[in-house]
Amino acid sequence: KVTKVGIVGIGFIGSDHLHRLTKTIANVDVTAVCDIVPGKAQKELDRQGLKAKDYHDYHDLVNDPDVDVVVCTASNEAHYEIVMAALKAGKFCFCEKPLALDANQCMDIVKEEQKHGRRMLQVGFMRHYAPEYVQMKKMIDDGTIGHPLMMDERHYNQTQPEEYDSSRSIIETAIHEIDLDHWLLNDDYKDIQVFGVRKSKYVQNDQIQDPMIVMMNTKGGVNIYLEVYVRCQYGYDIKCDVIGEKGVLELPTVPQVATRLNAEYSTAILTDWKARFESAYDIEFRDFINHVSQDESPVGPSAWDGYIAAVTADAALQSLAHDGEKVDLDFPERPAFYVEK
Ligand code: ISE
Repeated sequence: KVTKVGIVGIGFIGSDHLHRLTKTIANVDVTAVCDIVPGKAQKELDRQGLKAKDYHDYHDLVNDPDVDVVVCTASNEAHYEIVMAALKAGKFCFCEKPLALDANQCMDIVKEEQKHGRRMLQVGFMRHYAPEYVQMKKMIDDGTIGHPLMMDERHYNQTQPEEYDSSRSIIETAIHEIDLDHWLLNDDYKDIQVFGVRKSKYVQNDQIQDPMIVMMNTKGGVNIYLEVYVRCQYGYDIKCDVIGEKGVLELPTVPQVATRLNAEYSTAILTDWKARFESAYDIEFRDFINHVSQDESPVGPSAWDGYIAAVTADAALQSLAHDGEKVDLDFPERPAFYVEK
């Protein structure tokens, strides 16, 4: 059966998912697109040699009977209203991370989804589908390195626009690790601290902290250290080491051919984050479409996962605003609705 998809927001990741859904994932028809900037979506359709309805107002796309599934890849501020509209229209929805701007908005979405009596939404935390993280989780679960004690992580972007501020470094960049680490560790966060260090000269704006350090402790006593640096200049660099009682798990990087040339031995570092996790995005969408095409609930990261990440991100922003003071975290219990069957 062909699933009819409408995509709201044709920016970096929206265009990438448009390509993925039309060229890589089977049995999908992208029937409609929409972007707030007039002409932007049509331009991208033309560039990719595709035809679809081009709406200016996302309400029209959401309510189009030719759209069964809404993919929200709009800017962060717009996620909340688009997801709420999709849920109110009774449509399955895939929303890129972050689910919404803060925990309150995420809780509204959780409540709206629950009215359907089953899951309707998946959040684009694609690293859950990256085979290297899946393997890491399995090895943690199997006790390969004994109990995890510490995590040492890096989330570097080559660059971001000047207006990419500290709050985006949390809710749009660090949110990946915030979501991932408690999943990897089967644990909950106890507290979080975020502070800046000496600023890079590539940061133009006084208000922006880059790089920054995120530290979290889990209830189980694991300490997490994460460097977030979104203008590192040299590439897209993701590090994740899990240090356990008996050994260390290291996330591999994407294999690149090594070059011996001009008295040098080198391998490239990727610069584009979409390329680094390309296969994770493909696996993620295949899984999402497999379920919703059969009128089944999606099983990937849920609105509840989006909510937990947002509660943590809210605390992270609070800590950053108070010179890195430690902010305690406490989460309500995961409702039965969101417990995997
Ligand atoms: C972007 O939205 C992503 O999801 C990337 O993984 C992240 O590295 C980048 O900082 C974000 O802007």
